[in-house]
Amino acid sequence: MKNFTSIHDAPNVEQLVQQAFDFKKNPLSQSNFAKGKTLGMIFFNPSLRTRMSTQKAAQNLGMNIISLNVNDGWQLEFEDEVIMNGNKAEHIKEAAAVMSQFVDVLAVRSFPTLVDREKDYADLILQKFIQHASVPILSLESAILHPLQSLADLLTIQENKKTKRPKVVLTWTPHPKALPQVVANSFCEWMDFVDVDLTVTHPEGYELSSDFSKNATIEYDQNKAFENADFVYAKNWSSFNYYGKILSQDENWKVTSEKMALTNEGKFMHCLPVRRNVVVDDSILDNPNSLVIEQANNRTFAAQTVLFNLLKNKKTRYEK
Ligand code: SN0
Repeated sequence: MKNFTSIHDAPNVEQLVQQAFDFKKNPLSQSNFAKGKTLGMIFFNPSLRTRMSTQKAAQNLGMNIISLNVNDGWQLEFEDEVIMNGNKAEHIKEAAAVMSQFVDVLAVRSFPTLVDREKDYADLILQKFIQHASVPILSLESAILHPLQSLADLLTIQENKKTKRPKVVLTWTPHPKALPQVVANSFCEWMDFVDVDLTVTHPEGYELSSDFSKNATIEYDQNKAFENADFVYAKNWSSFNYYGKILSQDENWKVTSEKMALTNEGKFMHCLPVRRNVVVDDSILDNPNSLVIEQANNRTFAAQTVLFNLLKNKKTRYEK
């Protein structure tokens, strides 16, 4: 695997899932695999699970870790051919090339602006790292996708499904802030590769880019969508068509016990962080049918599998 920025970088999803379950059974089975290698982690935005689970995954493979919150470093310029006489001190060309001198994999987190759709969906920051770094790039959530989250979500569904082809419902929920479409986009993309019946439900105006939702059933009636669901994945996102806008904060879309009662004893999922009693009621999160903590646990094994594949057959930079 050269980089890991979406499911399209995974040559074989089934094999990736199997490897992740093997690591989950025996997390230290490859504890010397990446000895002497270093994971660089670059954060443009906040992170709790992604930072800790990816760090844990790297440690399980024997790696060292260097992490940088970009706001603690120089402000970076991403545009080419600009006269850098403003507040941006360093160009991504030098920054990515220099970071590559110290690490064997460079992991990057960068959220969308939610202002300029064209720029966000070109995934500029991640693409510039790919262009100018000389080591593999691992996405820790970009402006469009969150593949490590989706791989962990897939592991969680595979572990908990009771039928061969479960009904999975991705539901929009209210939220006080405008959030990226990233987690929803990525989840749809990964569900396309496995045997599930995916329904996406949201108020009108919250349609995702059809690039990601094209194979899902779209249902505007949330109650109808929940009928017989085996998994309910809750997530807020801002509008794609009216880019970055909050069109609704209708609390009728919150996930409640009454709505979960429509499902087939459905399991509840969310990538976290979650706003309690805005997105979903306490009674659901505090119920054994909630998988949110196991989803977070699976982040380690998703990241461990991906790091393993990025580093397979690679020497450290000090070896000939
Ligand atoms: C991010 C998102 O993409 O929706 C990260 C999820 C993994 N979530 C948030 O920014 C939530 C922020 C909040 O204030 O609730």
